[in-house]
Amino acid sequence: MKTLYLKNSSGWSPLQRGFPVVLFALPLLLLIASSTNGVIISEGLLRNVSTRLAVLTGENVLIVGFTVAESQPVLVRALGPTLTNFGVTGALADPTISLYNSTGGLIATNDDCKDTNQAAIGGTGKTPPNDKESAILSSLSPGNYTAIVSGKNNTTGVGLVEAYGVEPPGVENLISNVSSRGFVGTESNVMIGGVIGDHTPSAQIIVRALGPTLTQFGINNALANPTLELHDGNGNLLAFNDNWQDTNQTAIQATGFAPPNSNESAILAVINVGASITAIVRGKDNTTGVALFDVYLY
Ligand SMILES: [Ca+2]
Ligand SMILES: [Ca+2]
Repeated sequence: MKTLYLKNSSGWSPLQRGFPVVLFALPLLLLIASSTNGVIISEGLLRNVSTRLAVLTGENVLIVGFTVAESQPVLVRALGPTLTNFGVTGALADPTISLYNSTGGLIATNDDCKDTNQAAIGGTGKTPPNDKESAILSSLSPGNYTAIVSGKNNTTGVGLVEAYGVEPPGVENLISNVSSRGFVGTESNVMIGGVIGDHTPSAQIIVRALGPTLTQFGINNALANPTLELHDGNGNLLAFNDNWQDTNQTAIQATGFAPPNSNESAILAVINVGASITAIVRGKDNTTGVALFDVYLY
């Protein structure tokens, strides 16, 4: 059994069984294989992060975690109907979003983006295109945060969750790692994550897809055997990985972020400023289940 460490405002601490926010905090865990390499990500990396996948109910809701490196406003939003414009069938008709801090405290919740703070959200230029979509603008101090996207009244469908740093002039960026957990289905319901580099001149990242490890945290229908693809901004395939030991095993271990289970996936990549990388998590042979997608600087 791996020891899991949670990075919070007081530094790294081993996750205790029964930790009250384990479900919410799960995506924020840096799943490191040993206690010797508690890599603390001190510099920002990602200008924004996004994840799209089917939003179901119960343990299958879409959860995204991210770390804020510097105090600044952050916009998180959940899109559903807009995805229809991009050929997604079965989009979530009416998303809701809730934002939590690292101790599981609710910071804010939003159903429809024009319910609250409409002018300030508009000022970011990121108001969701559809009024049923959700947005929270909040000034966040350094730490770990979790956003949970659900369908209103337990409805389901494909949703997209995004987190943006709203950068005051002269301030470098904010989000230094991201992870997303949700149900991985097939076809348009595979998990899709996006990252945009904001690091000079480029950053080395490790992108992972975890499945079996989640069973240790009470997830019953974890994805047994994930695969991971990375695509560039033009949709070209950059890399594919089924099981992380297939390729670059030594280098992956050296990052301290080797997936705990041999069926899980990891890819090392370099992301340049302004470049985008899209990650697609699938179940091998079209299997389905709950997976965790995450990205770390190393
Ligand atoms: Ca809504
Ligand atoms: Ca695999």
